[in-house]
Amino acid sequence: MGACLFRSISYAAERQLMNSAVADNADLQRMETIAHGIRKRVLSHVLSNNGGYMSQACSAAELLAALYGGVLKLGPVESPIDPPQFMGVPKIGEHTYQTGAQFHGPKGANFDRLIVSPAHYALVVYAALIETGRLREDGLEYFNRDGSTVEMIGAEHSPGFETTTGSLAQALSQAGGIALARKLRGEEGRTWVFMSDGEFQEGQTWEALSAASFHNLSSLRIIVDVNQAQCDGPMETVMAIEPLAERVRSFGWDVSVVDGHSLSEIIAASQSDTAKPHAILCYTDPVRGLPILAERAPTLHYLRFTSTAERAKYEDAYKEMVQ
Ligand SMILES: Cc1ncc(C[n+]2csc(CCOP(=O)(O)OP(=O)(O)O)c2C)c(N)n1
Ligand SMILES: [Mg+2]
Repeated sequence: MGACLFRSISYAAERQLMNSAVADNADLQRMETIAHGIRKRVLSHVLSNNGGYMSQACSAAELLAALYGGVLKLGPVESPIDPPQFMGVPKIGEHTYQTGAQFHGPKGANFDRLIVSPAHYALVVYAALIETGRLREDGLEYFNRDGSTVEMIGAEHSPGFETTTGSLAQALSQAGGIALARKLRGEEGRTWVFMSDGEFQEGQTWEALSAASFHNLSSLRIIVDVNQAQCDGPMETVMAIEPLAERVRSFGWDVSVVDGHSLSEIIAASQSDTAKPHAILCYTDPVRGLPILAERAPTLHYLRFTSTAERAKYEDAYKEMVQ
């Protein structure tokens, strides 16, 4: 893989070189197109809104393309869904409340569930939903408007979301409960959680990992964007979490370490059938596909243009991307 901006640790020793024969070329090409579409769509949105979570699209494009492009066994949606208006918060006894899980299709014993944890990745998730025909093409036009569910910080009613968010690192605990309930019901579908590496700086994550292995939740999967960055800069300087694989393993999980821009490695890791809960740590580059973003290092968390000259450079980068 190419040089990573923040890589100060080597994950080579942990990385499993996966057999790319597990996915055929047509699948890989389709997922590559989705990943490219995610970066393009997010950059276009950032340009028209003068800001956004761009680096998360650079790091997680392949990860989300793999998940929504076929790794997840999700129920179909008949046609791309129009994002609903915000109808208020869920109430006891009210059974019509729709979470953003409707964008993942109908729930079913054999279907997978995907719980999105880091709410600031919402724009990237929406882009992935559009690229895979689950959210209407013009869905981002409602982004951050009053009364819209297409929130900048995704909430339980936002497309693709279904749990309490905003405070990071809560979703794994909720997904653990979902996976336990599904296990008790004998359901075959897996429960996946998409997480960011900053969430491993939080105590709740470690309690949830511990609870999942204690309850033998072998159908629980986490897939993590290890972009080695958080809002205050490189993880290493804010609060290091390495050696992450070793630490997660010591909590009773199986762990795969992959290049998060290699679709074939992500796919192969996702197919492993383990007796324990399974974590896929995707090491990624926070400027992949948009090298100009590196000029803002080490704080890449949120992109807002500081001058017309800077903005013009990103417009040029977009033109290159759409060629
Ligand atoms: C419990 C909690 N603590 C702190 C924050 C503030 N916060 C928002 S984003 C963020 C960085 C999280 O790391 P990561 O998701 O890895 O950042 P990225 O890679 O997207 O830059 C933090 C600390 C929060 N939302 N929730
Ligand atoms: Mg991060």
